[in-house]
Amino acid sequence: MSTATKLQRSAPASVVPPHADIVVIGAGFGGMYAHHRFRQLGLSVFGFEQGTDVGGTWYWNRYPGARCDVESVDYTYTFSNELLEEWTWSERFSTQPEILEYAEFVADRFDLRRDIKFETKIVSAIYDEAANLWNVRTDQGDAITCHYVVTTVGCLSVPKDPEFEGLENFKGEWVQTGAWPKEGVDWAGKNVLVVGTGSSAIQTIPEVAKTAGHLTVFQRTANYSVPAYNGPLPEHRQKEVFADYPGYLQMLKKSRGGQVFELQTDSMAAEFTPEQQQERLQQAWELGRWNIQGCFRDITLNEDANKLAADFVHAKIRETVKDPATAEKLIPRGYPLGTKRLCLDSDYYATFNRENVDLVDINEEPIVRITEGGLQTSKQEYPADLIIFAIGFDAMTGPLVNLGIEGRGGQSLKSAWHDGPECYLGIAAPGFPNLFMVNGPSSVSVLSNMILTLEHHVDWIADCISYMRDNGYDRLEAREDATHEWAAHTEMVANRTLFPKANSWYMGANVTGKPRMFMAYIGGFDNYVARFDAVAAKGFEGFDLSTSKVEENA
Ligand code: N01
Repeated sequence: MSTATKLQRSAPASVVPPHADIVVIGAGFGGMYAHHRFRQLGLSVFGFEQGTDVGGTWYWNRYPGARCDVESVDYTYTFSNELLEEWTWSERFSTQPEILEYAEFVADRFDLRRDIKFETKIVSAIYDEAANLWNVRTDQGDAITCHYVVTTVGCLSVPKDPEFEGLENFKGEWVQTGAWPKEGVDWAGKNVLVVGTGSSAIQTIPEVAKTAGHLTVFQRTANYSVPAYNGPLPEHRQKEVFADYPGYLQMLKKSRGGQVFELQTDSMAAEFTPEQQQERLQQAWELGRWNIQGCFRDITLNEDANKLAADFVHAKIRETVKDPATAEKLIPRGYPLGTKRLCLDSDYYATFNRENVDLVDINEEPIVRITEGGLQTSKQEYPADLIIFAIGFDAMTGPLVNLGIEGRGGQSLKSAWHDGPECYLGIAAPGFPNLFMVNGPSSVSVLSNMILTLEHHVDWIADCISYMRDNGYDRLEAREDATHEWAAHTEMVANRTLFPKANSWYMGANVTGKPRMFMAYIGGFDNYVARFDAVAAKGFEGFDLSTSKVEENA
């Protein structure tokens, strides 16, 4: 745990005002910073959050082994020098409890809870064109009007429901990694089943295996995972970062993913000799993190370059996993490395050497149903006391289309995005004036360091609102043509890469019926920020800015 001084807990809002300049939806890291930043503009801000406290992702994902896959020194707010000095991370990759503790510390430090109502879900946000106001309602009967709605609802915050036949009759306990019970779950000595092998499962499995009686993992698609090499945060790393923090931050902001890796190159794989290629891959493996993606510049662009890395990881899996049949099942096939988010693990593959752990490939024996006592596949029944579903999220759009948002002419966001989301710069949609979506679809968000991306969006929104105020505007709406152009650009950039070849949540492929499209901007954080700067410099190009009062008087 961190060494920061414990502060007195700031009290949440007890009364919802009838009106605020800005309503912020969500109190994760984006929402918390939004409150702080918008208050600095002298505007009234009020927020709602479904959880009982701040933290967002780190509030809900309390599953065993949950930790960040971005280094703690990079996954930290950058907006306050005082905050940077007051908080020290204890591990290289922070655990969920420590990140949640940090969120609570920040909420106390900046007295953020006073304008947030917790345990409250938004049921509708409806734009009144005549009044140029949003009417927001909650499941607690609250009603509030505002000029601006800012959503900070996360990209991966709607867990997929486990729609398995018979689940309602299961006599044991079942849980979802993405909505892990706050009171905790006891698996010691029990028969546990884990369904799914994405990032959440890959962190959960080694932890649960340590004390479960027996653990069976049900895998549909084997995932690429590389070692995190977690441990205490090394002193030299802290010195490296904080000796010249402004300089370090600039370096992060000029990077593609809001992080800087030890191994980076401008050279293509073919420019290295076969010996050099293997040396670089080995070096990347020993460094851990996502260094493997920095081995060759064309690793996610060229199938041959990608295959070098994929074969290398396949060999590592065969080396690690003692049972050859299990090793073969764990070897990812059919999609390029890195095109489903690369996982970082602590002993994931080695966990399958334990006597109490088994792997079932559900392509060989599909899940038929959940029974009263366990899980039935086409071959046998697996008894269970506890089933852990780690089956992912309705990513990017799921958290937004369920807010009951209706824009101009009563059009719902859900219907506007029926054939796929179109979101100008990943922040605003035509037909929805004065609605900003932090880390919305087609933003760089999930392909970068989320803390930097959310700070960037919130700062940009604050600048935009200030500009409007200073120039007498009170309504802003993304233009159709600019939005189509951004959608075409994001698609074009994605199609240059190997990413569309995987059935990933990036592509919406993990949710039945969801339109298949790449849902993030893959052109790099540096280019993304440059585009926002250019848009702002040209008077918020691509947005229609207007004054509702002038129109009323005309
Ligand atoms: O979800 P996922 P996640 N029957 O969608 C399987 C972030 N994150 O929660 O690949 C059986 O990746 C599914 O199989 P398939 C990170 O961005 C970060 O693990 O669709 N299986 C897959 O194996 C990450 O990418 C951190 O064939 C079913 C798994 O369930 C994102 O969140 C930690 C199934 C879902 O994997 C999502 O990760 C955790 C079914 N019906 C998460 N449906 C860190 O910072 C799905 N699956 C470290």
